[in-house]
Amino acid sequence: TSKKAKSALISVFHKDGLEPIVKKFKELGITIYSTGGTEKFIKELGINVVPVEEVTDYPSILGGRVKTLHPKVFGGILNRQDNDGDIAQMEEFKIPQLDIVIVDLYPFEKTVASGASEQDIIEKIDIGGISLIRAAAKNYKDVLCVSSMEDYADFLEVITANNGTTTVADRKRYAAKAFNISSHYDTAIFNYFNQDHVEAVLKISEPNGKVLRYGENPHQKGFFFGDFDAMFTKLHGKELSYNNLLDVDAAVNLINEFKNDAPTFAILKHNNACGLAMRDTLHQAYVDALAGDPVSAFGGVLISNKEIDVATAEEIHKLFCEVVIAPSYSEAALQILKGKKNRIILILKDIELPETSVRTCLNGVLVQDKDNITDAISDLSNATTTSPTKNELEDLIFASKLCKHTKSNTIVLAKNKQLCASGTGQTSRVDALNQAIHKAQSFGFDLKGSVMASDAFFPFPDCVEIANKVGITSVIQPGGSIKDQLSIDYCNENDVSMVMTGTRHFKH
Ligand code: 93A
Repeated sequence: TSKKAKSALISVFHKDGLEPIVKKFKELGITIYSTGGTEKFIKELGINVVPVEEVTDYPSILGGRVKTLHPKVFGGILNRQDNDGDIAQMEEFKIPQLDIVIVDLYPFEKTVASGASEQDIIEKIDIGGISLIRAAAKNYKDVLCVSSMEDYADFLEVITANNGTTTVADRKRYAAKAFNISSHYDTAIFNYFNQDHVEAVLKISEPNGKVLRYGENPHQKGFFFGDFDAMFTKLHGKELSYNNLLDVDAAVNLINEFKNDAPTFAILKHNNACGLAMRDTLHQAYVDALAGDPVSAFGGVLISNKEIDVATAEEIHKLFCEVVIAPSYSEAALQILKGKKNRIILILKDIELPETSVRTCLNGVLVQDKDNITDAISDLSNATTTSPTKNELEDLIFASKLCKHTKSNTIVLAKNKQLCASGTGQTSRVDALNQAIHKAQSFGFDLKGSVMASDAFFPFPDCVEIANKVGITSVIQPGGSIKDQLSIDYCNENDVSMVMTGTRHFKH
């Protein structure tokens, strides 16, 4: 496993620090192969060097984009010295063995940081060099790979100490460094491409954001960067505030879950739904959504998945609300809703919602895919001996869709496709449940036969115990707690059904 190196391929961007290495190679009788600029540098030191073109019998082409990408180069690196077939092919194709590969990649990150043009940056995506590194590191059993100028000094010590002999431990250590370099390098490229994406999401490239009256509170400045008109047609009302925009965002994401369902109406406050119902008519859906919490609904954001008709508009008109959103309005309904000067009336256009969410974090931004899994009946697995009834199953899915759009920790209680109450943004799941129960009862809901949805698993059986005591008969949750069985056992003993989704829906 110790190997005396006889040859080396050197292709480096930074030539500083290379001189003592090539001098050492000369002393040790190591044949040096090299690419254009590196070859010139070595030759000028008065050291013999074989141009890589002599091996490949091919010039460097496409302005240097293809110089080492050749089977004779990669064959020299990737062949297995203990494999008869490889040895025969090395002979057959006259491939020179390469024992050491030294690469220092095009400085991609530095080029990005310098504010260079996109074309200059793209040219600094090293293809040949990264391939040499990966090939040499893969074949560390036979090849030593130096993958950065940072390692020149250490490598010089290794090669000097043992007169050109390297151990497999040395080579493996260098391989580990090499894959660190290659993964870091590709991550930097990924970040560069993704940065464009973040900017696209933020629409920061637009010269000016929209100046809002103020931010979350009157002493805070606020701006909106984005294309509001691409999503909505504003028919009436005052300017949207910072908080309106956030509520509208929450409302649109929630109603999107019910896009193809029966008439559904949601009322939101502070980004959470305080009322939600699905009914045969939109009017009834609104009345039953409002019944969920008529107190919170005051000043809320209202959204429906169907055209707002006169009957619904007449009901809405009795309420002070900030924003009404719907896919369309009948002409007469619109006239009624316009009866309040400030009421904001929006048409939600039929467009795809963004797939990515972005928020500030520390001194940077957090970017993530939207939570785009909607639990469906086919995703559920029964955890208990009793299964939910058909009615309960529909309520479980209804509650779970809402749960996903409610701030964590959350518990949603629902019955007959109506929100009874939810616990929102609590620091414990038990608190969320108790809040929901208290709220539901205070608005006159009888929770017997209702269902409970939880955004994350139950760490203890306390929630199902509390739920059972108020008459909840079916539960939906992701599952995955090491103590799941305790909750399941309790449900089995008390004739409560429980289904698992396998998908957590935290929302912070
Ligand atoms: O443009 S490349 O991706 N195409 C190649 O085939 C290739 N081979 C080595 N860049 C390539 N390299 C890189 O060239 C090395 O990673 C090194 O950074 C640089 C050395 O070029 P020169 O020896 O001409 O200065």
